Amino acid sequence: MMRRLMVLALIALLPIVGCSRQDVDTSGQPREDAAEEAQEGDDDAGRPGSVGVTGESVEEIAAARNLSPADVSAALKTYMPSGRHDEYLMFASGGHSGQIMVVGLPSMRLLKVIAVFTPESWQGWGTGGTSTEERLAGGDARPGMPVRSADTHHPALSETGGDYDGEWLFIGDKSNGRIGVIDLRDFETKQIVKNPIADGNHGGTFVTPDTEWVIEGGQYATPLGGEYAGLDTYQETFRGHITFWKFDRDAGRIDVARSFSMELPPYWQDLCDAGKKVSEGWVFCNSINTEMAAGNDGTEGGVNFESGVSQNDMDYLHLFNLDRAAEVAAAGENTTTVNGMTVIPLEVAISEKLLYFTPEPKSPHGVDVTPGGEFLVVAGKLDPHVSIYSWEKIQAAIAAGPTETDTFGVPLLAYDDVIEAQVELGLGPLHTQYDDKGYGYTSLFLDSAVARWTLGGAYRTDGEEPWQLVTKTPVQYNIGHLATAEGDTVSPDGGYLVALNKWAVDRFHNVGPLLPQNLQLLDISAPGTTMPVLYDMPIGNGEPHYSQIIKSDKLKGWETYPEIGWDAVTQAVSANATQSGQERVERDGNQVTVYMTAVRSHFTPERVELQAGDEVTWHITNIETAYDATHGFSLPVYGINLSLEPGETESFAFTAGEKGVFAWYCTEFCSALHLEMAGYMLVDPQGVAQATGGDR
Ligand code: CUK
Ligand code: CUA
Repeated sequence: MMRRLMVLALIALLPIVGCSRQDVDTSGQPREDAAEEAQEGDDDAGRPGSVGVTGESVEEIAAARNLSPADVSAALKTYMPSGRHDEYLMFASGGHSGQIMVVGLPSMRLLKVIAVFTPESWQGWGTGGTSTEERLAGGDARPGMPVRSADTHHPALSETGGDYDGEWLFIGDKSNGRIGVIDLRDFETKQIVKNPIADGNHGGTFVTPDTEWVIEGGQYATPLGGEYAGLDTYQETFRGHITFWKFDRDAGRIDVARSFSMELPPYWQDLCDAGKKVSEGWVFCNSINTEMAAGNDGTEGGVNFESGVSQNDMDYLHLFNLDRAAEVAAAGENTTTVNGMTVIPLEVAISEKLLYFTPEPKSPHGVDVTPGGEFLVVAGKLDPHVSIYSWEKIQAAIAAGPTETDTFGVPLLAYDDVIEAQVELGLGPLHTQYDDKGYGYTSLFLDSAVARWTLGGAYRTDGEEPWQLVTKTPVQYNIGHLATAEGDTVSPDGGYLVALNKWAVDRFHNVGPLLPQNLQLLDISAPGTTMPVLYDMPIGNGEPHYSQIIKSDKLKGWETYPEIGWDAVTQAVSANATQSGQERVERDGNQVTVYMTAVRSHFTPERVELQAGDEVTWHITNIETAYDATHGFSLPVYGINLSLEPGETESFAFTAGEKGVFAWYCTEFCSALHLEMAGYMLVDPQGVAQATGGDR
């Protein structure tokens, strides 16, 4: 009990103590003089200097701006001359903004925010456009209860043969149990699916090496399918899950009918990863709350989750035979259906040998498979080690036939039979990534540091001792995930690592009590103990849990849509495409259809005349073929705000309200006469039922 209290006290205190206004320079070493000077209020301390007093030579500029040699080399390693492209792109979750950020490396320039789960009017996402509303509605949990917020955690790039292929991107919404599918030809969200059996997730998204499956692990156990049950029946009626979404690459969509879930004990499943190479076909997830704590019931002696979930010294690493589970799900003989979703019941998962457990210390967080798939690295959160499991030993233990089970009858592999090594790294290990030199990199949340350590086995060809801590670089501040270049693939690049830190205390100008999140770029190109921080990128956005970094030349984004009249949902020419000369307004009773074009610098028609009560469907085609010719369309009162990329056809629909005059206009400064790119919608113009065409 005492020990547990001390651990909890440590967790509570360390983030504050660990920060200690410590200044860290770009070599990763604390720069005490700067902190002291700042406290003394010395005018020169840390003063950025200004361009006006910097002089000409590099030495003069460095002196005037108070830059150390390490600062200057960091600047040289990250500065990207105007017009030059970054070597890598990072796709970072936008946390509770519900979006994804695209960042160039090494410059750390923000290139785009991809709208996923949240309306984002600047790109016309979910702001009146019929197709974006439909895509967002695909994720609604209950009829009549639209969900327009999210908490994105783990983006996953599609893979071919275990390498990122730059074609698709997936991300999970922890707060609602949803998955978003993004097409990287136009960087647009194409599909949102809602898990029919659970309203939350966490262990997702992760993909199998050929993106056949997109994995969504659960988190907080509930009765499956949105049923009700009292918490006093937690162990009997609450269940965890893992869901395997089938990705149809030809269709570019998750195929819900061929997807399936597996019922799990009511532990809280956490992060997952897919096996690769030697372990391909298997999937691994951590869990917490194997104690099955159900929350403080308010009685004397009631236990809060934070303590109730941390009682056991070991939780259970879940090992799934996905290949075999897919066969069982496809056969359908032993499965059930919950809200239309195929579910493998827990007893079938056990009898069909689809699921095994092995102990893992202690309230773990990340499980990260090494590039060759030989080891599973589990970070302990409340344990200062990473624990490395051997896939070879796991297979041997399964073949030998485990003799013990957990409470629910899931076969339990003995820890000593499957563990390969433990490496003591520091406090609060969370997540691990890999490079091309046989190192693992683990984030230390409580230490606020990145640890580099040596892998063993075939990864050690340089004579370094295996399974040893090599060095740590302090980061600012609490680090969650980290990402290395191509870090989740079978062939990581190394070179760069980004620490995704939370709450950048003291790092930036005060912008109010809500602190910026801080992405820090580290140079991991040199082996050994040198691993400096190169760059700080504060982001004015939700917490970026995870990110993946892809070589930018793998991405083949479109410059314009391939043909005029393109429907970005079907990725084909729309039936509602309007070519130049075909603009018109059709009326059938009170059904009005507008076929409009947009081209610099006018819409055609420029006037649309309606009757109150008309049911209006309005299609706009951007008939431009130039790369930089995006138009927007904003219609007041009706809440319409569209972005029309070159070639694109977008539609919206509404019922005309009371009489009035509504001026629409183009929201992109598309030409010198952009302000003139406008028009009028007139409702009830003295009974005139026919729209008049504008100039063409
Ligand atoms: S979790 Cu956020 S820091 Cu959702 Cu991957 Cu670990
Ligand atoms: Cu088109 Cu402004």
